[in-house]
Amino acid sequence: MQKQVRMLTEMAIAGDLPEIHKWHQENRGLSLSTIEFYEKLLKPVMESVGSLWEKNKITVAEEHLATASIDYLMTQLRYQIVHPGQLKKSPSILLFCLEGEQHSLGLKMVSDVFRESKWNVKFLGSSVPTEEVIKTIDKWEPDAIGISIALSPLLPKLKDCLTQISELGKNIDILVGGRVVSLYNLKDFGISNVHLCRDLRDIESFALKGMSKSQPVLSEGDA
Ligand code: B12
Repeated sequence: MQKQVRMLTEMAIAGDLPEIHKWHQENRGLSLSTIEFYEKLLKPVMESVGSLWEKNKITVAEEHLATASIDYLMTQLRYQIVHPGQLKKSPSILLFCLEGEQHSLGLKMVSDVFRESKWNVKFLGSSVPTEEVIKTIDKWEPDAIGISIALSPLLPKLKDCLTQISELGKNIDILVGGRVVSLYNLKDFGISNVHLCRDLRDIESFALKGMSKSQPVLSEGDA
């Protein structure tokens, strides 16, 4: 798998979409589930991009190119994940990054895991103001909410957002994930009554609760 991570990292930094497409076609035989594909391949690719960026071995532009390339690959995969006949009765989840938070790739992975498990998903993406979140919860009444936070200076904003959500008095499951969850004890910041998730494996059983089993995205013979 390390070799695959290295190859994909190089192609992503070069922004070589035709090669990435070819690599993807050739590696369908890996038969990884969506969660494995993201955790074992795409996340390590982004981490090595981050470490090259930190050591000044790649430029900011190359880092942006790598992010866009991985985003492109995920969008391609999504067509194998989305279920056209989504049930209206399926549970629903609202996903967003806190205002000021641009790191959205991880949350996009979360959205795919829930979509694959046939949830109705609204993915609001990066930097969503809390008042917009509150309006959307009121309008859409989701069963669950997923918040992503990578930057520690945003922890007070997370606390404020959670307070505003709880003041709505609705019975909603709240999942919080992102880099800070692995790095800090969020209870020290007064953040409790939420499900803290370090990675996609932490949401697998929650997403599958009452849903059909997730299918591999890279199985042999897939169209
Ligand atoms: C790509 C990237 C960017 C991109 C993001 C693009 C995008 N659309 O996501 C851009 C260029 C915008 C960016 C900007 C910045 N970045 Co940046 N970035 C990264 C990088 C290289 C990769 C992040 C990533 O995609 N990781 C892969 C994903 C899959 O991992 P993940 O987000 O953790 O998600 C996983 C879990 O956390 C979980 N998860 C995440 N969210 C959720 C939510 C729920 C509900 C659940 C259940 C689970 C879950 O699931 C995922 C799968 O396991 C990291 C390096 C690194 N080591 O992470 C730096 C990094 C995070 N960035 C960093 C910094 C400093 C910045 C900037 C401040 C740089 C600057 N000076 O402008 C800005 C801040 C922008 C902002 N306001 O947010 C630092 C943060 C350091 C810190 N102290 O916190 C890092 C660590 C780099 C470094 N070593 O310095 N960045």
